[in-house]
Amino acid sequence: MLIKVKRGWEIPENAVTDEAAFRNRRTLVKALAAGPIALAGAGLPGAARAAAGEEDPTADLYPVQRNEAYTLDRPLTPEEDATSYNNFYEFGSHKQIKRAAQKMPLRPWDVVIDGMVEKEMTISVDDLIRKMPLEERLYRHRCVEAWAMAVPWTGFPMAKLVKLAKPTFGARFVRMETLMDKETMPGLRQSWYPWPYTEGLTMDEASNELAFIATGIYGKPMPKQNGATIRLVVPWKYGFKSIKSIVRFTFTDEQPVGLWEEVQPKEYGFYANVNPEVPHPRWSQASERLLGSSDRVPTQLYNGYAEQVAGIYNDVDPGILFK
Ligand SMILES: Nc1nc2c(c(=O)[nH]1)N[C@H]1C(S)=C(S)[C@@H](COP(=O)(O)O)O[C@H]1N2
Ligand SMILES: [Mo]
Repeated sequence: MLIKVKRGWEIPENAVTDEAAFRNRRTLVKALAAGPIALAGAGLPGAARAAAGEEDPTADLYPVQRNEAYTLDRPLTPEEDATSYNNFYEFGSHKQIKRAAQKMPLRPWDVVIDGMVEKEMTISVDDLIRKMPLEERLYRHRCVEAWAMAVPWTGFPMAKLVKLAKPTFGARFVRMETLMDKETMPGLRQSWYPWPYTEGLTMDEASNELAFIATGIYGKPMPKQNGATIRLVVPWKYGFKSIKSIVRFTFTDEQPVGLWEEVQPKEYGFYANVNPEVPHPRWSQASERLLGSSDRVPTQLYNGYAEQVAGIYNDVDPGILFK
């Protein structure tokens, strides 16, 4: 049986749905071809497979059903580009961190939920992911450096995590922190950065339908370089808000100061909502380059998501929303 299916970037996004079906078949074909060894591996508990350098223990969950409510106005970024051109300063202050990131240990991985919540908890990332309703969403992503991509994320609405956390009445913000692993993250030696990488959202933002905790990309568990095991995706904001490899969610009544805001408050603010008319001090934000191509397209207010998010900012001073 020969199934010829074009890859995601060779077809318009509305025709990509088939790729998930393709992957299912491919996984099966691979397992059959590999024979008894693969089948033996499949019998090991997830954690043991991970330790043996094999599959992610949540791999059986992929691919998941796409939520068709989120559509794109541009082709999907080729997977190869989105997974090899990355910002992840823990592994270096350049874009080619993919190889270095492969050393990051993914299990055991505990997620702490603390601060102003009914009951603080520590939950293994596998338990967390399996509790949550996974879906796939196509989102645009816009880095403040004026490059952009469009990718299929797998994950769950952050609102579900807020619900699990049961914040108490006074909680107004969520602060998130990235893993700090000195053994594998050479960037941590750059001591002028206030590690760990930290980011924050207001409760309104965290509960907005668009705020997403991503567990995977392109129908597979999250590659290390893209922020395994779990990362934030807030597509109406500049990319630095979408913190990777999260180990802690703290509910608080104090506005969190992100790593970039702490380093350079004139350039990076708390809100960082995308706006083509508000230039970054070092570069214009009027247009963006699509990763994996030389095309430039005009930047959109809230990165094209104004309809979903503008309503949560009625009470916020417009002067601080876009920096
Ligand atoms: N922990 C951590 N999270 C991070 C970063 C980082 O350096 N460290 N970079 C941010 C920036 S600037 C961008 S544009 C996106 C890049 O995500 P990607 O590599 O999956 O495209 O991750 C964001 N999250
Ligand atoms: Mo970025």
